[in-house]
Amino acid sequence: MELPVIDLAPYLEVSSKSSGNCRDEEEEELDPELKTLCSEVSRTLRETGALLVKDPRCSANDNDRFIDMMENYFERPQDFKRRQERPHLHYQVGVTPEGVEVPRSLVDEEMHEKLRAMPKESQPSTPSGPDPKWRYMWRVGPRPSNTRFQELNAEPVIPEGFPEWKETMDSWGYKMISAIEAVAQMAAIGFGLPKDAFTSLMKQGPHLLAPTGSDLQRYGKEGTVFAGYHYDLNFLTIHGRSRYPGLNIWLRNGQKMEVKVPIGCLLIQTGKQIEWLTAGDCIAGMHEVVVTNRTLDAINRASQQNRSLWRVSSTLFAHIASDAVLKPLGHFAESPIARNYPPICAGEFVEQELSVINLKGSNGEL
Ligand SMILES: O=C(O)CCC(=O)C(=O)O
Ligand SMILES: [Fe+2]
Repeated sequence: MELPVIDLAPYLEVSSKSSGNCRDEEEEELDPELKTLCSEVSRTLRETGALLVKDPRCSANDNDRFIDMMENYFERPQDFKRRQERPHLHYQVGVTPEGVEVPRSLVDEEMHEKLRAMPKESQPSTPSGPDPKWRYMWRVGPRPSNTRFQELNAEPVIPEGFPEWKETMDSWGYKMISAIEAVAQMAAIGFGLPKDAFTSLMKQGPHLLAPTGSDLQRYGKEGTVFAGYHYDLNFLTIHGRSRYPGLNIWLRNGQKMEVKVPIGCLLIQTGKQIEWLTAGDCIAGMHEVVVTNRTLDAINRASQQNRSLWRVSSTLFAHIASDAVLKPLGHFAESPIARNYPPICAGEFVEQELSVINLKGSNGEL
């Protein structure tokens, strides 16, 4: 099975023209072809947990400028990078060094059981400890002036010697959020919810541009697990194209799939918060990042051309606002399994999840 590429241009064209003052009328007027496109978005998210999109506002050039800067940053010495570490803010801004984030599959007994029951060919790699990847968290978009979750909405951290940092991070971050918003509206229409059912909850959410940095010179051995099998705890994740392959995803039917993001495209993945809002109609997509033979080929090509051997991902985590309540929306509240998704403040949910993967407080199990 191939993931379809959805071109967002026709939807964006129509939504930029609509006045936005009468939601119901707009929805009734949506062209049948666009309605079908919206259904394809929701169906693909439901069946695969992933979606490839093309957004004319996010060019391959923008993506390259962002990756170039992040390669430069991750190549700096450890002690320089550790100056941007903010453990007391649960690493939700600044750098997370290698060896901190723990893959869910390592600490979640129930998940472990499920893995053992999977057929051999679709089993994920077994990580031996915390992920050897670094990460930088950059908050994108307006922060709430008043929130119960200050640490999740903290001031940004800017490393010294990168005058272009703020502009590069913000411009790529805003573009990725715009793409997610379009997908979230299309998915809402496809699920039979009001167009702004998700986007209204995303306003002032703690959206994070969160590129990972993996040192392939040090750890580029086939089979190395950079990010152990896990789901993302946020609403939807979007990735630009990485210069090194290695991301594997699992479809809802359990099939494992190596992701190939075509040039100029973006990959969307479902997180735990969309699972909550749809009462499990859409489930959080499982994934891992592993050094494969395709990664090795890319390492060889890059070495010959003297390019950086840091694998940078262009990941952005879009969130539901910390003070909004996560609960099944609209008709999903009638689902027989809605009780598995009781109402919880998004910020509280995030804090619970962060403590499991070792990003909040000390974790006695490690
Ligand atoms: O490094 C990547 O490509 C994605 C890593 C990932 O799954 C994550 O950051 O949650
Ligand atoms: Fe992830």
